[in-house]
Order: sequence, then structure tokens, then C-alpha cells
Amino acid sequence: MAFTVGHYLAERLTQIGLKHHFAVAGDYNLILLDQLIEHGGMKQIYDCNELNCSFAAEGYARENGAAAAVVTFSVGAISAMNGLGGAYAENLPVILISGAPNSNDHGSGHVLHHTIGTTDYNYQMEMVKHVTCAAESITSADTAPAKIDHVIRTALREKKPAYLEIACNVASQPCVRPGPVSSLLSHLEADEVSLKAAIEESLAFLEKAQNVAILVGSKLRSCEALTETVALADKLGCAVTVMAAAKSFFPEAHPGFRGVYWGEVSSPGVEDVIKSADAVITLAPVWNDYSTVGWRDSVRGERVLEVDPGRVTVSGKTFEGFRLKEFVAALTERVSSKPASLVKPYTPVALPVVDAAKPLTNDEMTRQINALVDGNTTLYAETGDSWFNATRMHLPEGAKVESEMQWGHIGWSVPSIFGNALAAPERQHVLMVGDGSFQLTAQEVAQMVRYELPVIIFLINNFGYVIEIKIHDGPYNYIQNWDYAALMQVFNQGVPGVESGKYGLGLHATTGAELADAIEKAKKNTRGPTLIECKLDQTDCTETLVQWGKFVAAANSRKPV
Ligand code: TPP
Repeated sequence: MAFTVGHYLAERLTQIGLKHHFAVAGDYNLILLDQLIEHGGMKQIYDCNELNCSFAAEGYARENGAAAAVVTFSVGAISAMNGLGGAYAENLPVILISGAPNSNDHGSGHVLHHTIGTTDYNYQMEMVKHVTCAAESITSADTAPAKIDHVIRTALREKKPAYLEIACNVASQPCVRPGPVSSLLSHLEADEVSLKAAIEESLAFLEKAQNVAILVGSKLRSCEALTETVALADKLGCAVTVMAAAKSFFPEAHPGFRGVYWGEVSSPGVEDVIKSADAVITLAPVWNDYSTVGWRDSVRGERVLEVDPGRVTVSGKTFEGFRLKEFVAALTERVSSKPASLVKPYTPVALPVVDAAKPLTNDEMTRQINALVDGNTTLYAETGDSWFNATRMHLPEGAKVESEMQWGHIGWSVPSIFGNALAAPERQHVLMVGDGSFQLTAQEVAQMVRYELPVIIFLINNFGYVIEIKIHDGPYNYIQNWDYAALMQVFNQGVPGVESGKYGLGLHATTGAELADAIEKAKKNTRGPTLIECKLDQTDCTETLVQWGKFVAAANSRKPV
């Protein structure tokens, strides 16, 4: 096969471990899509729209380490930029590839369809630069290899999205073949002098402390340092807490695990673990208005060893030039045991079993979902009360929780879990999503039907934007009700003339018994998604949501100074 620009791209994406890429077709990318199919290294997966396409890629990257989405110019790419914003905020290397105008049209003065009607097509590149770490426009085959490699290498190193646009007549042009993938995967060498100095200063700081605790932050996974953190916790033998957005980043069965630290809305006893420590090691935290409970709390300052991606700050000094995982591994070799913070045992939240015939409650629903979560489960928690329900669950070893607390785009979870399920079909995928969030991206469930992915969706129908009702109420928080379970019939029509799924199942649960029955049916529905519409009273939500909502609202309504 004579190699083309499209093949070069496909070969590189395959080399970095992609088995799928996500796509929505349009005339600027059709030739490129043909080239990607012809290469054969990845399966082409279709989405209902480009917003979903970018979120599906984001979900794929969460499991697979990287992902790619292919869209058409402007009408597609500008929608996909929202998902890129999410991937940037959540530290996920998603490569967005946009088809672009014919190379002969660039600079020609032509007005083209799908553009804003001006003759300079550069605006898309200008826009996308704000949500990517690298962006290149390919208008000739000669420069394509260097541009493709630069974009992929930078995305992988920085764990951020990146962008390529490929002129529609260049995708099928002859091109050289890529060399070994190692050139894209390498990292810069650590600065040993700086690393040694950081370790010495950190050891001196820890030596003075009696009561040491670790706080696992939400960027730790993208630093690829989860295993190193367990080794550090083993050696220190101290208490380990996780931020809400880092739920599942540390094994909850570990003897050091104490729960979720979230300031005043922490799990029982956990605020005290962090507040009473005389040294806290924070590993890749994000301190934003949500994680600080409306700027009321952050773990920083003199009693903190702040370990961030690419930088360590301790005792008034800062060190850089090495990766977080290199620092954690080097520190582990030298630290001594500091068990004082372990005196108080871990107390997981226990949700009581309620009468199964009674109307379904938030607590009972959460209890039953928690019981479904095993060591092979990926649990998605959409923005809303699902965040708070996920944080109070106890997770068996191997269970993963996915949330999007920095970007916080409602509706993210539906396409994202679709992408995640494709990346890890051997895992059980469970989604908790509110009715308000679901209405943004509901149609992507049709793709779960099409590709026969047995995602179990708990659609929490509390008749509105309850998180918003708790933060700031008004008529805008009340939404049109749908028969969500009935949607599954709508989606079960298949692709005419093509072998495709028709096994979506929609169920209603209004009592504990109905929910238990629906979960049993969902477990048996292995060739398609099951949507269980859980009806809850609008006032029924977690205490922590109410408390947190009040503080965040207070931060939002600060008067101008
Ligand atoms: N639009 C987008 C794209 N993202 C947002 N985060 C918002 C608006 C603001 N917002 C945050 S939470 C929320 C809204 C509108 C309501 C979520 O409602 P629902 O999914 O029903 O969850 P619940 O609060 O009821 O648990």
C-alpha cells in the first residue's frame, strides 16, 4: 500500500495504542475518513454530533491514555472545542482532527461553505489554540509528518488536548511512513541536581513532623503516579485521604485509607485527619472554588509539602525539572515510618436498608448502586448530586470513579462513558446522571445501542436542576419532564441494512423493590445499555450537596470590592 498523509496519521495513532477513533462525517473530512478506514489499524466509531464526539474521545482517553476525534470544519470543530476545553481542564490527551478547506482555496479570496463567510479560514486555528497544547494546519504532504508528530508528542507529554487540521485534498496525498513510536513517547530527562535538592528539603521537613497525612489530588492520575503513591503510603504508614475528584485514585481497602477530604463536606472524620496533621503531603491537587468549598478551605502553606506536576514546594522553597512520579519514587526510598495519623479508624458511610415497598429515596438508590459496584466497575458520576452520591460510596479494589469536576459540563457523562466503555469492554460500566444533565446529550445512548455496549444508566429523575435549586432557585431550574425509559424503544431501530444493536432496555423504578428488580434485569442485558429511570422526590438529595451549595453560592455572590 502506497502511504498517504491519512495513513501516516492512522499509523501514528495506532502506534500510541488507539484501537478506535471517533468521527462525525462532513465533506471536508470524507477523504481523511476513507484513509483512516483504508489503513485499518483502528475501528471508526460514529457519534450523533461533534460535542458528543469530543466527549466520547475524552472518555476513551480516560481509560486508554489518549484518543482521537475527527470532525468537519467549523460547524463540527467549533462544537467539538467544548469537549477539548473539558479535556484540557481534566488533563486528557485528546487529538482533535478537523477536515479543512482545499489547500488551493487558502489565500484565494474564496468564500466557502461552513465558514463564517469571510475569506480568512484561520479563525478556527486561533480559537482552538486556547484549549490545546499544540495546534497545526496541514496544507502539504511534505510538512505533514513533522506536524503530526509534534501534535501527538506534545499532547502525550503534557496530558492536554491537541489539534490538527488537514486540508481536504491533502489527506490522500503520498507521504513517507513513520519510524518507531519511541520518539513520540519519550520524556525529558529529570534534572538530578534539582530532584536531589527537593528530596533533601522534603526529608528535613518530614523529619520534624510527627503526625503526617497524604492528600491525593485530582491531577495525580494524569501524572501516572498512582502506583508510586501506594508505595509512598506503605512506607510512611500514615493516613491517606483523597479529594472528591480523585475518588478511586487510591485503593479504599488500603489500611491507610481514611476517606474523602473536601473541607467542611468531607467524609466523617476526614477533615480532622487533615486539620490535625502537622505535615500534609498534597499530591497534584486542584484548588478551585468547588474543591475549596467556596474559597473556605485549601491545604497549602507552611505545614504542607506541595507536590504538583513538575514542581515541589516545601519550607518556602520550590524545585522543578522532574516529573511528579520521579519525585514520589525517590522520596519513598528515603522516608521513614510516620504512623501517628492512623490512630482513628476509617469509618465508611453506612446507608441503611429501607422497606423495599416504600417510595424510592436517594439513600436507597445510592445503597443499591454501591452494591452493584465491584472491582471491575467504572462508575461515572455526572455533575449534580451524583458527585455527592459517588463520594459517599465505599469502593472495592479495582473500582474506578470518573467525574469532571473542573470543567463541569452537564451532559458530559453520557458520551464520555460511551467512549470509556469502548476502550474497556471487559469492565462493567455504570452511570449516575441527573435528568437535567441527560437532556443535553441523551442521543448518544443510541450509539451504545448501536455498538451493543451494556452500560447501566441510572437516570435520576428529580424533575429539575436540583443542584441549582439548592444553590440559587428560580423558574429556570424546572425542566420539561420526559419518559426517559421510553427513549430506549426510540433508539432500538438499528442501522438499516447493517448488522447493528437493537437491545436497549428502558425500565422505571419508583420503589426499592422495583429498583432491585431493574438492576437484576440490567445485569442480564449484556448486548445493550439499560436505562433505569429512578423517580425521586425533588427535595430528596444529599446533606453535603445542600451544605456545599450554600457555601459556593456565598462565594458567587460576593460583592465587588
Ligand atoms: N450548562 C452546562 C453545559 N453545564 C453546566 N454545569 C450548567 C449549564 C449549569 N448546571 C450545573 S448543574 C446543573 C446545571 C444546569 C443542573 C444539573 O441537573 P441534574 O442533572 O438534573 O442533576 P441534579 O442537580 O438534579 O442532581
